[in-house]
Amino acid sequence: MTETATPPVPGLDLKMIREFGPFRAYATDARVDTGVEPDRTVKTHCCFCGQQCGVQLKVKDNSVIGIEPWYEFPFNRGMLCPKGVKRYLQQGHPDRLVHAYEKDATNPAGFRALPYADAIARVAEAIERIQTEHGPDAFAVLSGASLTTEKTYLMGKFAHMCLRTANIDYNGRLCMVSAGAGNKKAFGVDRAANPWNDILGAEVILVTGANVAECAPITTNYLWQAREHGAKIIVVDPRITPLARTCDLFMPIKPGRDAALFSGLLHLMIENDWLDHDFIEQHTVGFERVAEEVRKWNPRRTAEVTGIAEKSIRQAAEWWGPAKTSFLMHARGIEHHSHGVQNVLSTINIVLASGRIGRPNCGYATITGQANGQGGREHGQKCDQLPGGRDLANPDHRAHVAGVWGMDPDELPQPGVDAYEIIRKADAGEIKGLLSICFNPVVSLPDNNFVRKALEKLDFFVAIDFFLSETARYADVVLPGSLQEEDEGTVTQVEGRIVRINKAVDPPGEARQDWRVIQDIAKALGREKGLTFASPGEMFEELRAASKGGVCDYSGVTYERIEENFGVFWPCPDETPPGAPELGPQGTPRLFEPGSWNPVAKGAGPFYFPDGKARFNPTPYEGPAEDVDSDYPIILTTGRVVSQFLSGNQTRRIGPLVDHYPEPKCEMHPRLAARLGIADADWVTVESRRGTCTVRASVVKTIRPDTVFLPYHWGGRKSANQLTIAAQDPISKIPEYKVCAVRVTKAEAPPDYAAVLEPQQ
Ligand SMILES: Nc1nc2c(c(=O)[nH]1)N[C@H]1C(S)=C(S)[C@@H](COP(=O)(O)OP(=O)(O)OC[C@H]3O[C@@H](n4cnc5c(=O)[nH]c(N)nc54)[C@H](O)[C@@H]3O)O[C@H]1N2
Ligand SMILES: Nc1nc2c(c(=O)[nH]1)N[C@H]1C(S)=C(S)[C@@H](COP(=O)(O)OP(=O)(O)OC[C@H]3O[C@@H](n4cnc5c(=O)[nH]c(N)nc54)[C@H](O)[C@@H]3O)O[C@H]1N2
Ligand code: SF4
Ligand SMILES: [Mo]
Repeated sequence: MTETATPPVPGLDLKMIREFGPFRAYATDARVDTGVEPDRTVKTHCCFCGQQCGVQLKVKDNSVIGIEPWYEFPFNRGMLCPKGVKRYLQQGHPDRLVHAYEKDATNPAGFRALPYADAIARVAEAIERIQTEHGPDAFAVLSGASLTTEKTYLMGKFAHMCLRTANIDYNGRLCMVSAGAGNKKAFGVDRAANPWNDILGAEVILVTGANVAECAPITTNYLWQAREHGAKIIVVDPRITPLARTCDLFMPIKPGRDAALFSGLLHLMIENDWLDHDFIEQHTVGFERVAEEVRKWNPRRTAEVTGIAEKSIRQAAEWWGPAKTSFLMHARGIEHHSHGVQNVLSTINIVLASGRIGRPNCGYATITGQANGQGGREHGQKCDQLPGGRDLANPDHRAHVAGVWGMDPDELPQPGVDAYEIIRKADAGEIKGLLSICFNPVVSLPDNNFVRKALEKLDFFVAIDFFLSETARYADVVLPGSLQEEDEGTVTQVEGRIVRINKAVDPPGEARQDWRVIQDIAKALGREKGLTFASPGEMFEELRAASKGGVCDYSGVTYERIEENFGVFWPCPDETPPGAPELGPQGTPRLFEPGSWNPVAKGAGPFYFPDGKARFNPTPYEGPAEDVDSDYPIILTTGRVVSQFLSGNQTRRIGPLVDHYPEPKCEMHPRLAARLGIADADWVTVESRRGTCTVRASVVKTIRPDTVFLPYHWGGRKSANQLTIAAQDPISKIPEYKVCAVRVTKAEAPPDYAAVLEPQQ
């Protein structure tokens, strides 16, 4: 292997401390006013959240120099949130990785560049060595749902066919899995039930655990349009979020208590006979058991447990119960819990009891998170999954996919473990090697002091990213992957609409499109069979075949059909099954319509079970894993702010977004602040059983007095995940980010944020 000197990478101080210190270089808006004319514009979608707003990128030479609205794209009609407007500033950013790097033994805090081919050879050699010595499962893969669907398909194939490891999982484990598991248990399928236009005509809209205006900003517009038509909006959240400030009824729930609230609402629906008996009879099973379960949830008890006034609970039931049309939506606020699946099921129970699903203006949805939060959970990068939403443990499913891949089904690994368990196994020495792409676990996993310690123990760790993330700083080799605008493919957005990502520019320097990097590793291993695609289009063609007949059937979707129809909604089979109605050019925008056909019920009914009926599920209330006590008397809940995105590796580099919200702040109520002797902007230390974090206080009247809130977009000593608990839902394995117990004290000054964090011993 040849060694080269570290080339100058402007702005990227590769010797910088391993943990996050303030970034030195921000991309700013300088180019906006330079009057540079673009050569062309490229119609594509925002790289950030699951709304996947349509946008046009302005391109000059090989640079993205700005954005232009794309008014025709029906979902957002040209509108964008601040992140979407500024996203173009990342492509020319001085921190962009343009070389491969390896850890420099002479300088443990730094890296040196090496030729791309040598880096690939090092990765292949390490995989071969670890798998030979310790077995195929000793090498694990962590992947991400910001990747295009083609890449997520490739990641599953890479792990299962090339590496033959059981251990692949993805960052949607931290995001969509409680909703996914709940939806599968109740409906047999995991996708928003409705296109967003159904929001517009709903009479009552119930939003729980979703900071819509900051995290799904374009959806706010749908809610406000509905309100113009007279809709009542009910918001359930421990904080008066921006949407809650304009709602008709706000329910300030104590974190972790949603299953109790929704059982209480169902109790009142039954008591007042606000039920759709025909729907329950014809299209569901299990109502009686659930009715029995919620009998004890009278308004008084519900109020005691949830911390919401009895009057508000009655008011919500009075609006929701007898409504003719309605829409219920939730996001991570009810899902990021050790009982996240129960919470989700409790909301679905009140939807099923009302019978308001599968019809115009009657709907239910979980709001997806990452850019491809939907598509990224369908095609085989989840630890128990094969493409098309198929199951790795199901012999028929294994046979179908193995047939498409040209391999013996017996050679496919069995299901592996979830993302956090991969980290635990690394700590235990069972997993020796790790490849991570599109995932920043050092910032985003709970109890991240433990995560850092586990990563330190790996024999070999390779990270693929376009900016050196906090996680990549633990890698032995860093490979330069691609930004969304440097590649093409598809993603599936919040409504279940598959849209096209178009390439605007080429990756710079030695950076490569992610799928090429993965295939280069397979080739260097001499295991490239099935991983020799020449383009994302070729991958998509294979994915169509692999998904055919599955629940997430993409077989009738083509790039052309997507472009012609502003997206296609799955399921979309390539031929109309006998007895099924003909689908329109957009596929299946609304699920569960009367008379609809699906591959599980085969015409028996609209839901994805053999009898075509939806399931009521009992949702006994259990409290959070860690409740408050006299040592840690305050609830900590964590989440997001509008101008930062996820682990912040992208948005903390975009000047105008940093200016908008530069540092994490701890939101607390004036009453709590007064009790603790804290004033607005004071330094405060938030401490849990797992760690401490010192930030400035933001004293606001918009939060429950027993709860504090921290956004989690920062690493190192600013990271909220030093405090959070790694308790997981037993079914979905989602971590409990939304509740843990802390104490809060006034601090004189912040710690040395730039100092190297030592791993926990
Ligand atoms: N600006 C921005 N937008 C984003 C993202 C981002 O990082 N930044 N990330 C994207 C991704 S991946 C995701 S997953 C989504 C997340 O979108 P959301 O889930 O809307 O965002 P969060 O801030 O995680 O949490 C939502 C709300 O849950 C509330 N909450 C906390 N505990 C409870 C509880 O027990 N019950 C109820 N009912 N509410 C509770 C919080 O106060 C918060 O207002 O956003 C997507 N969009
Ligand atoms: N305390 C707390 N923690 C949380 C949450 C919370 O509410 N509270 N929310 C959780 C949720 S919902 C989520 S989704 C997770 C997200 O957690 P992560 O997935 O770890 O966060 P990201 O910032 O998306 O990390 C993705 C990394 O991949 C890189 N990347 C992005 N796109 C691409 C690509 O196309 N190719 C390649 N090669 N790299 C790419 C980015 O630069 C970044 O370094 O965080 C979770 N963590
Ligand atoms: S709402 Fe989401 S997809 Fe739309 S511009 Fe904002 S971050 Fe991008
Ligand atoms: Mo997420």
